Formats: sequence, structure tokens, C-alpha cells
Amino acid sequence: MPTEIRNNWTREEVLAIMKKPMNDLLFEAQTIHREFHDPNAVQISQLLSIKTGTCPEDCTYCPQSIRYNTDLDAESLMEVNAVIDQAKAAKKSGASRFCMGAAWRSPKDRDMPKLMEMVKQVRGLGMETCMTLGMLTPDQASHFAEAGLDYYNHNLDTSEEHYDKIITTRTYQDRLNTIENVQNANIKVCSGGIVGLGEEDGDRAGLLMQLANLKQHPESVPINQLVRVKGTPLFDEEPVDKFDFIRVIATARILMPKAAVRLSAGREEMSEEMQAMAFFAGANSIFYGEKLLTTSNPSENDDMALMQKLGIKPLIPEGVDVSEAEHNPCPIHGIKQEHGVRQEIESIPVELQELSEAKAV
Ligand code: SAM
Ligand code: DTB
Ligand code: SF4
Repeated sequence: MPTEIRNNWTREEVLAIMKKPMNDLLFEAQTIHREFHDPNAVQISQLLSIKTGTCPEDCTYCPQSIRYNTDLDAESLMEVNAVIDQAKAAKKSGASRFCMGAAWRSPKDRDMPKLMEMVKQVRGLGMETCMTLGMLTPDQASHFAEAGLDYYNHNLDTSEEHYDKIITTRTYQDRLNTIENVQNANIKVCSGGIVGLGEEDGDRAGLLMQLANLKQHPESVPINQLVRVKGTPLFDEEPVDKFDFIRVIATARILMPKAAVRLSAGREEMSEEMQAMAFFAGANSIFYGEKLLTTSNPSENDDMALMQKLGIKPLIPEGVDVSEAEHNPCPIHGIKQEHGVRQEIESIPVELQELSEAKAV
């Protein structure tokens, strides 16, 4: 019987799934994963901070808040050309989606023309576009839709109950409103949260329940492990138990079968085995490239080596053009990318195998 897509989960039901014996939980997640997705494909996004630091909000996990003394070089909104250069580089290294993030409470109307131009030009490169700029009004969301924005990232971050301990400058309802504005403008939603904010299991279940009970599930669900940054109030927070983190990924997969579940921030602290387990639990998207927004991420070499070991291939979304990616065909998989169409080639040429060993793919 096909898995039903539900929007009426209770916190108790979600908690019961999350607390199942690990083998049962992983089996269920993997079964659903295979019903809805290619189990050996991972979508690859690359992030760029287009405006860095001096954010007026007080998110206690965030190095970009002006309230905390973190070692961060602030930068005003980047010029369009500089953003496009970075997008071209991301495309060359194999990312299919380019996500632009700004340390804002919300974008100013005066910045909209520049932001829309960024969307248009990144799209013009044949990449998917994503922006994360804080709260959006319905009008701003419509403007971004007109510009062709594919995804908007706006996280709930944690449960409604735990939320006030983490952020006081905007409400949970503000976040839900922005998500609704984005959905109403027909932009795909990327929304998830952070594990490691001192929350209880019930809060993790509460976060996933909120996401899974949205009128429409987010198309993309980033699950971040807190990156503990010196100077932020959460710097001394206890590290997250590895298996508990995997449980969150598996539960997200079970509740939101069609979504791309993204193994997001925090991968630098995870072993290869832990990341492999997250993929097994249903994660099928990552942030790729040596930097997230302001903190570091595993090197491209390490990621490619891991994907090679696991036999995982990059997922190329319909309509995305990766034909100019630096390593085409991909030396690891011997897959030729032609305007989003994957063509298996029979064997991997020796010179490409050598290149793969010498250089990042
Ligand atoms: N300022 C905008 C906002 O908050 O909506 C967009 C950028 S903000 C950096 C995007 C998301 O990054 C946050 O919602 C949070 O989930 C995540 N994030 C920020 N700092 C993090 C950290 N130290 N560890 C893990 N995730 C983090
Ligand atoms: C998301 O959920 N995680 C990304 C993206 N959406 C914007 C951001 C992670 C930020 C980690 C801390 C930093 O690099 O500043
Ligand atoms: Fe600002 Fe976003 Fe960081 Fe919060 S998470 S402080 S809104 S940049």
C-alpha cells in the first residue's frame, strides 16, 4: 500500500516514531525513502553569504547577530557581479542549486531590485536558486516569484515551546507567516531546524510535527546540527548524541516522504560513518563547498571521496544545466551530465581516474 502523505501528526505520534528501536526506525525510513526517491542520489547545494554579520536579531546560535562578540568580518550586500562569479564557480564544482543568504531580519525594499537581479542571473546560468533573507511580506515573495526564485529558506529552528529560549526578536508565528507568504507565491519552501539547542526529545518531535503539519510539506527540510561558535550564547551547549541526530533525520524522512531532507550544518564534526548513516536514514541533500555561510564545511575532496565510497551520485534536477561542470563526465561515477540528463558511460577513462585522485571532483 502506498505511503499516505499526512498533515495531521500529533507530537505523541512523532515522538513514538523517533523513539522506536533504531533498527526499526531505520528500516521504516529507508523503505519510505526508496518508495519516493532514488536511494543513491544526493542533491547538492552551495551556500554564499551575500550580506554578512551585524544582524539585529538575537538568535542565540548565530555568529552573525550584532549582539554577540564573535570573530566575524561583517560585509555589506555584495554586488551582483561578485555573486555571479561565485555562482559560476559553484556550478563548475558540481552544485546544482545556489543558495544566497543574508544576515537580515528581513530584506529592505530598496535592496529588492539587486536581489531580484541576482536571482535572474543565477537562473540564467542554468542553476536552481534559493535565498534566505529573513522574513518576507507577501509582496516581496511575489516579486521573487516573478524573478524566478525556485526556493526560499526560512527555518522554524526548534519547537514552538522551546523557541522563546532561543530567539526573542521574532515570534514563531512570524516564521509561519513567512512560510505561508512564500507558499502562496508558489515558491518552493526550504524549512527545517537545528538540533543541539538544549532542546528535549519532545521539542525535536515538536519541530518535525510543525513542519509536517504545514498545509503543504516543505520541498526541502534542512536538519542542522548546531555549529557551536565562540562568542554566541550557545557556545558551551552539550554536543548532540550522534544516534539522536540520526533519529531526527529518519523521522523527518518518515513524516515528509517527498521532501529532500538535507544533512546541513555540522557535517564537519561528523565522521564519515555518521554521515553514511544519515544518508541511510533518508537524508538526500547536502551543502557542498568549504564554507557554509560563515563557518566551515567539509572540503569538496572529502565529500567526493565519501560519495565515491558510498556509490552516491549527485542528483541533477530537471532543467538544470551542469554540462559545463569542471569534471564532466564525473570521474567517480563515469556519468556524463548533459543539460540535466545523466548518461552512463561504459568505463571510467584512466586519465579521469588519475584526475579524481589528484584533484577534487
Ligand atoms: N537571517 C536569515 C534568517 O535567519 O532567516 C537567513 C540566514 S540564517 C543564518 C539561516 C539559518 O541558518 C537559521 O535559521 C539557522 O537555522 C541556521 N544557522 C545559523 N547559525 C547556525 C549555527 N551556528 N549552527 C547551525 N545552524 C545555524
Ligand atoms: C540552513 O538550514 N542551514 C544553512 C542555510 N539553511 C542557510 C545555514 C547554516 C549556517 C551555519 C552557520 C554559518 O555558517 O554561519
Ligand atoms: Fe540574523 Fe538570521 Fe543569524 Fe538570526 S539566524 S541572527 S536572523 S542572520
